[in-house]
Amino acid sequence: MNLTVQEFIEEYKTQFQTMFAYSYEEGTTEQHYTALGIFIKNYLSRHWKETRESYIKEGAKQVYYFSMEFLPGRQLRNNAYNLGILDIIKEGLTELDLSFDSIAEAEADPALGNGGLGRLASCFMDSLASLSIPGNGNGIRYQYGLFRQKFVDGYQVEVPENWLRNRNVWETRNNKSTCLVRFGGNVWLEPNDKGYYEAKYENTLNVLAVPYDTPMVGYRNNKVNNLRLWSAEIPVEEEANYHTLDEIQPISEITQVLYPDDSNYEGQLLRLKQEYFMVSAGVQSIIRHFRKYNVPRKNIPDKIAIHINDTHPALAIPELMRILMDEEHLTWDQAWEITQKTCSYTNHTILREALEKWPIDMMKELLPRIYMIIEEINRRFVDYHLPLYGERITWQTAILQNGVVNMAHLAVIGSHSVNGVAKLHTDILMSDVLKDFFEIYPERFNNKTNGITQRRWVHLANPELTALIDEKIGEEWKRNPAELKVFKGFEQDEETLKQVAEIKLNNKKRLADYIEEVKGIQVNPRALFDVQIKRLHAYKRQHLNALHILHRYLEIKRNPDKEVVPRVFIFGAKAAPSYVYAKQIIKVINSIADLVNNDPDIGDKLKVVFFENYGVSLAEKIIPAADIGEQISLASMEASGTSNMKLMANGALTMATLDGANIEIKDFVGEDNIFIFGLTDKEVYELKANQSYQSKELYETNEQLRRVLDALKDGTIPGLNGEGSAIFDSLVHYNDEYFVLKDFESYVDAQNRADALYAKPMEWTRKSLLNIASSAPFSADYTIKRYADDIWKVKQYFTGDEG
Ligand code: 26V
Repeated sequence: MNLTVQEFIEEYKTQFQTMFAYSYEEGTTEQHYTALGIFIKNYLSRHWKETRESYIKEGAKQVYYFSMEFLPGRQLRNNAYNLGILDIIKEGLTELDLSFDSIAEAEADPALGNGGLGRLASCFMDSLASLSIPGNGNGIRYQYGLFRQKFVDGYQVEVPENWLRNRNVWETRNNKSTCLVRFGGNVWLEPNDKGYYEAKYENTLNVLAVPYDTPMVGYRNNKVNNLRLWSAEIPVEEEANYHTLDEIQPISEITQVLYPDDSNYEGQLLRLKQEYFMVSAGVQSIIRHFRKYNVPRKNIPDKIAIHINDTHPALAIPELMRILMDEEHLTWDQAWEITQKTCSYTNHTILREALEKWPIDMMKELLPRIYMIIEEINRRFVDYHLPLYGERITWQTAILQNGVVNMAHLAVIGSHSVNGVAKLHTDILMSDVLKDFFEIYPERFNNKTNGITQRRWVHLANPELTALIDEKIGEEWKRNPAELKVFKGFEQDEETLKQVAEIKLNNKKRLADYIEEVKGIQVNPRALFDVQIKRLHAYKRQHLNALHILHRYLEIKRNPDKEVVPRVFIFGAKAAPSYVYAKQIIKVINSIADLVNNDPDIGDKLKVVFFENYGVSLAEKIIPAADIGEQISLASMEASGTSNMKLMANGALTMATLDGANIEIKDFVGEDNIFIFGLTDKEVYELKANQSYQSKELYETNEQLRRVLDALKDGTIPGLNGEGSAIFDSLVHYNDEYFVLKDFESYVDAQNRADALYAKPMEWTRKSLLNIASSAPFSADYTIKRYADDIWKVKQYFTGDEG
């Protein structure tokens, strides 16, 4: 199917007219977006169908990635690019006097996730399709995504994200594949005359799960996988029982809104409903689909892999058990063997307060049959392990503990594989968080360092850099990222360095224009652009960044004539609506921005920009323009990080603690090409263990630090209402849980080293080039290959039709 520009123009005009009964010249940008989206969806539908059919025909094993969150980003450009028709479309639209860029911006960015975990799921979907691996996503079609963030007087305000307001062109409602999900009621087992027990239900709340399928387009390989998102509705047969909005509410609320707190598990009943709803619908539809393979049920693990993205979908384990026993009539032992072989689990956080533990009473009432099964899994686990491992280990690893269901324990016990998302993180799981399990099941544990898709984050976000790399080393790196290392050969080539620098400057100019447009702040594109973009959390230490900015400000005020390397500090971060401390940090940074940006003594030397509503689309604008990527979490706390990988791949130098994947980044790029500072994970553990840290002493003895901290509460920063003092108190009087003060000096040191380097543009750009050229190992394609080979045992599936 080779589309020509003329064909596109003709087909597009017809498409537009068919949809809107107007000629294209009269269309709004939004209408053009819709028409173009539908055009592309029609174009790919044949591959979508053929991909699905070929997997069945070949009896290919398929992986199902279960995740409560996906953050796909806008899909128009990405789909056109992966289909290989982006340039044709752009040319055609230009001939029609339409702007592709504005049309693409009209798409809503589906914010169906909180942060790293959801974006990783979407990078993985892109890689699965691009590697021709039969891989499906399974999640929730939230009616409202993660809240839209606004700043009012520097405070975060949350506004509903109604991303479905306009038509979602990518999804297909699939009425043929609905499932029924049951909640509550009474359940009992009854022997029947066929020789097995039957599960009987009464008084259940029945919810219809309706799948909406979205194409996941592979990169120029004619493969289109499926992302299935479920929506909750009233079962058609029961419609007559529902009369008022109040009666409908318990059903419609299930898929209404994404939980916006990714750091604090709260035990909300509705969240548990969401989890079971998604899992039950997903597992039912998999088992239904499996029948098409016509192989015995014991072969399920040869045809299906279910991946559990963090513990949120861990009920897939008892749900699969339920279906295999109650509906397929297998014995417990048969069902358990299949379940364990089918399921695998990734842990994404060691934050204790984020680990899910559901009250037993809640689970029992909402999911009586599932709870019975969990109880039995737990009973068998304890019975088997008590004599082998003794009381301590057995009770510490049990699923049921102190009135709660420990979901991580359920996930580990019911899976054949448990992985962390960076080397250090996996080591911490094995030596600390899950160490008793590591003793019982050492063979289950493995590391899979995260990755990102270069297609979205480099090829599309940074087209100039991509063209330069193509020109220097050819296009092979796009299919085979390892080739990128060839670019290292240009580190001494002055012309290439100049080109790399110029591209960065162009990207910075574009971002500067955008900053002026949306924030009304003028920044100098030649200043060093220093970027921290991620969820706001104390452990990620945006406040350490803020203290450094304050420090710079005070230094400039003290020595107005001293030459400094001008910097623009750029932030993007949402705080969980109930996370008071995180919101205080936002307010403080916004107030520092007001102070700094409006001080005539400061001028271009220092600017602070805090973007509203950080998300995938904003990231695509910021990342190509970054000189420094801030990765300054307290060592041991950040499981991996993925913005570190995106920023590096776009030539930012990393300012980092030895945490998460930063360590691997340092190993690949070399320690001369990264700024490392701060405590190591071991030092953090020691300080915690011997309780010797006294942050107040640092405040009292370090004059430089004291000056900065005092500025938080002495009126230096305008517009604060106690937020500065709150942060001051946490750092000085409540002993600084995340060792911000302890790392301050070494952070400032590292920042000074960055200044010195930036003053030598060629040296800086050489290191920037080395970062770009060393970023290949963080391609999600490699990560996914390792999941496919080591965990899922699924094959790349070539049909000779790869295009
Ligand atoms: C946690 C919770 C906890 C309770 C209720 C709702 C909820 C929703 C989301 C989460 C996710 C927290 C885990 C997470 O996002 N971890 C991040 O995963 C990234 C991908 O592996 C990784 O790069 C980040 O370091 C890690 O913080």
